[in-house]
Amino acid sequence: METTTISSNGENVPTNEIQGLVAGCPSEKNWDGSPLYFYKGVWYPFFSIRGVLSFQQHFIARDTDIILASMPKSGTTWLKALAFSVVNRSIYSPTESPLLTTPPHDLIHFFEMDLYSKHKLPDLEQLPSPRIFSSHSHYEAMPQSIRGSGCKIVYICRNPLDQLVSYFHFSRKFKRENVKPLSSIDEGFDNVCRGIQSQGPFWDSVLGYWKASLERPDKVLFLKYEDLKDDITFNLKKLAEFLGLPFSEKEEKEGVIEEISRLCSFDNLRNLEVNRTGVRPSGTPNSAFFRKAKVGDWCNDLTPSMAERFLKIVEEKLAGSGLSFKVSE
Ligand code: PAP
Repeated sequence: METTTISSNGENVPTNEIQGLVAGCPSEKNWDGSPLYFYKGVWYPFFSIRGVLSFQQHFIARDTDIILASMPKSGTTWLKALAFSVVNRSIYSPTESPLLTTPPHDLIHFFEMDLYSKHKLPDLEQLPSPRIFSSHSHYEAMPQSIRGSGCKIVYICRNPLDQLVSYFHFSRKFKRENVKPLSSIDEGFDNVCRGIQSQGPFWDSVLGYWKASLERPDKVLFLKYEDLKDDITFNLKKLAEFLGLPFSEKEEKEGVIEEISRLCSFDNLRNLEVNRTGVRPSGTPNSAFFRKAKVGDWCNDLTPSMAERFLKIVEEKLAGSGLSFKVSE
């Protein structure tokens, strides 16, 4: 008989399946003390493995689908708000946007942690096109149905230092039963330098999408968090064009781009009642997705030598790719 265990998002997970899968997979500790498992080149947190597997095996893409992809803590929440607003702008004006009353993560769901974690075979057929989903998977780990179909992927990345520090603060907010969180950022840092972090290695995630975006620019749009902070108008236009929904001259004159950027801005979203209160099924407060949103905040947690060491490794991994990151304002 199949036994079950309760995952971090409160759902029943068949223990046999997980046990079978992770048996033999190398395992390390995440910042919150819970295990990370190395499966086919990627370090997965224990709570996403079941969803990952089912998503990889079963998801059938439509040509009209939009997939928002990222490493955790790279601007996913922001991208969800922006993409939702761009796609639905003819249905909702910014003053009546569902974003005002619903967290971005409830408007666009993760394949691995939401849809395929709650149900092995979620019924996604009923959703109207264009369907928008999100994923922390690497490009190579995406189902063939996504890579081979006409659907579009928007990847957002963030400089590795801010991504790391943002994730550290986020994961340390969880209190897990019978697991002791790592005591400091130093404790897990050697592992991060070896690529061991949730959804890592960092360089494999970014490089997979970077190369795909160069080979297939109509299929994969590669965005950087720091670029969006620098010039949201330019990047919103780029996003809308890529999705085949460019802003018209009339919309530009009427200030639609500015309205969407304001609606999705950190200050606006963070201060909405719906994002200040409430807890996700995983136990994570909605407010945990809004911390500082600064470029260069890593310097409050990493010493200059830690930063230099990690950046050197990332630079070596990305050598020759043409990809680089801005690490300070
Ligand atoms: P996720 O992968 O768990 O969904 P994600 O949204 O990618 O998290 O990352 C959260 C980071 O984005 C936080 O960064 P920080 O820890 O350095 O502060 C969060 O503050 C930031 N963030 C959330 N919403 C926005 C937004 N609207 N604009 C800019 N940054 C944002």
